[in-house]
Amino acid sequence: MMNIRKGYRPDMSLLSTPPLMKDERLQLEFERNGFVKFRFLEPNQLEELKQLYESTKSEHEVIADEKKFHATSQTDNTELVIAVDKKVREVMKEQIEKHFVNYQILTANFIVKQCGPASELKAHQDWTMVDESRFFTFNIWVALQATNRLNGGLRFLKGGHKIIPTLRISPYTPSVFSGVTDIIEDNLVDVFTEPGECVLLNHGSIHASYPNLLPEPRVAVVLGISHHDAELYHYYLPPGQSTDKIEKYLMTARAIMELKSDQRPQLGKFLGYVSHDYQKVHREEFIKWLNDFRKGELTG
Ligand SMILES: O=C(O)CCC(=O)C(=O)O
Repeated sequence: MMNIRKGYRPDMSLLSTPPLMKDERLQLEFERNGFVKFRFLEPNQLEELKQLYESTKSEHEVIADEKKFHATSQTDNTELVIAVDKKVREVMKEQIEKHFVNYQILTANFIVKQCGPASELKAHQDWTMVDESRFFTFNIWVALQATNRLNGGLRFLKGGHKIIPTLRISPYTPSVFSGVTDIIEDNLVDVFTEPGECVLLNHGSIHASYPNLLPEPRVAVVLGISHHDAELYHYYLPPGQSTDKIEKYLMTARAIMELKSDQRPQLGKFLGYVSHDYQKVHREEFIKWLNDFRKGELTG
């Protein structure tokens, strides 16, 4: 069983990564919890994004039967992916400049939760895209409507991005948390939003979302961000290949945008093979970690 590493104990100090947010209080909360919510878009900006989604809805919905939770990138429609990325950047530019420094934008997507129980997203982490001993990546997540328990609101395990160093790879990451999924489920906290609010979501955070049980699809915009000095990577493991032969690619934002579902990156530069230890997290250690994190929250 994997030991939760010392460097990942749930201390309340800042990470050693350079801050990206202008507001220190929000930065601190984001670093502690792996997520933070705040008011982000003006009503007219939100309206522009709604119109953009409406005008591209039929192109997004080509995969709606197959996937009850889907992103623009999963349509594999390069023209759509590029058009959405460009327009979302334009609409969000002013607010991004207002809140962040020293950033680079990765890509922007709509993510759509169709109606029904199959749209639930179980606790997971997003791909590793940078050297996470030095940098981090995150999504600015903005829903086009208010979110709640009935229409696919977000849920987080506080501090989950700090538990152990993980390497999240495509198309499938062996889960180190499979022995503790019940504990994670019991400890998720709800993070619901009003129109115009955003949630910053560290790609290493352990997060989930409720199924959308209302009659209308729940639509959100996500825009990925990292520090401007961070090199971008993509990790790919062909099905059946051993985890000591994970392919590592150097990427650009454009190469990320042009990733096709479950395939090797077409525009990435192959850097070589890396290995990662995917031993399972031990239940007792995980519970201790959660308790220590809570104590840290109480003592500040
Ligand atoms: O939109 C959702 O329901 C989940 C979002 C998510 O998992 C992500 O942005 O990584």
